[in-house]
Amino acid sequence: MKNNLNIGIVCYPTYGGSGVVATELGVAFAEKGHNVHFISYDQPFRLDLFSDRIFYHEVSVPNYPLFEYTPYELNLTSKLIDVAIHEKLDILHVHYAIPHASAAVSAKQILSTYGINLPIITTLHGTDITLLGKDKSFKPVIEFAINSSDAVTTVSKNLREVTYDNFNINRKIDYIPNFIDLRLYEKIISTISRKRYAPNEEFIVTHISNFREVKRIEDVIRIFARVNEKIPSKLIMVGDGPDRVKAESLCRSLNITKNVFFLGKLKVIEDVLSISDVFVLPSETESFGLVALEAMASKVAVISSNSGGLPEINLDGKTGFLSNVGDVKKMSDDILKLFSDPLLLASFKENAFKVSQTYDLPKILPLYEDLYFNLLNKND
Ligand code: GMT
Repeated sequence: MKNNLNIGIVCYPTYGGSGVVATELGVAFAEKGHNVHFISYDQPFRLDLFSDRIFYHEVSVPNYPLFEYTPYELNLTSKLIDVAIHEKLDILHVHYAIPHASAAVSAKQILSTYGINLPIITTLHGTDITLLGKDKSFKPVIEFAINSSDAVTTVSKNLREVTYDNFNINRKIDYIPNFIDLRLYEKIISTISRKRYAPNEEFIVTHISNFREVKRIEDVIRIFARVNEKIPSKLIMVGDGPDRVKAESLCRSLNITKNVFFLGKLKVIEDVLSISDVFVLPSETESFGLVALEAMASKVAVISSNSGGLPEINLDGKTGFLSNVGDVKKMSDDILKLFSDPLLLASFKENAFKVSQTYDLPKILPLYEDLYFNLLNKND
């Protein structure tokens, strides 16, 4: 069995946790000597480095007048077959079930007609199961793709339960949590000054997301407005998406625009987190909440909903506080509790960092690597 593998990774290139996890996993595998082939329709947004072990294969989608809907899954499947043959992939790891897992399973079936056996690992990330996957229009395909993959992992224990509860699953699902590379946080020398946002030493609250409905960013604004009424503070909003306009107009109607900064999408978030006191994530559902873990790695206390996998990382009363979805009052009261007790806030920040160490990359990477080698050994 060779030590250095040719690994294919399929992910979304856009602003979102599954793309971040896939990219950072690939980069870490390349650092360990494996050749990593990213396959997507655009360069993954955090894949902006050069390495002689990292390759990017773009899936092009021809626009033919007959197609009202472009069949991306077919282009992806063909690309997977091409890359698997010509780059001699040992393994294909797909992130997010729709349509990556089903494309991978089709590619595997087609490759078998060429006498090639390509093991498929599917990592489920959240909305592929909790929102989209349950939809009748996707369910049978997702179920088949999960049952036909050679290995399936979920990023939280909760997501594994939700998958078993909502699909007819006849196989084992492994739990491998998301991770952060703590090296990135250790060497942070912030290029932004806290004073730039909080000139009078106000507290800084931060939210980072893709501003989709599921993130409940209007809750973020309302929570902040209640806090700011009692204790002067500032809110930094990072990201962009469909609900940004609503959030901005809510700030105007609550008359808090001078205390809220919308920074748009940022490739590097460690800088902003390094000047933050509290991170707010009131999501309707969150299978893991990678961004909360990133905040914790930056010594930021977390105020979040108790949905999905969030209680697995944000420990209530230790690294932050949990509340029911939509409980804006409790979330703002919890922030006020922290802002009015500097020792409590400092201890939460320290605890958050300690918990984040459990998810450091060197601890999680071997779990994926073992999974790959076990599959390959089985197929030998
Ligand atoms: O949060 C999003 O909308 C993006 C989405 C994605 O697939 O990129 O995030 C999901 O995967 C992340 C990485 O595993 C998890 O940390 C997020 O909790 C999960 N989002 C949801 O479950 C809403």
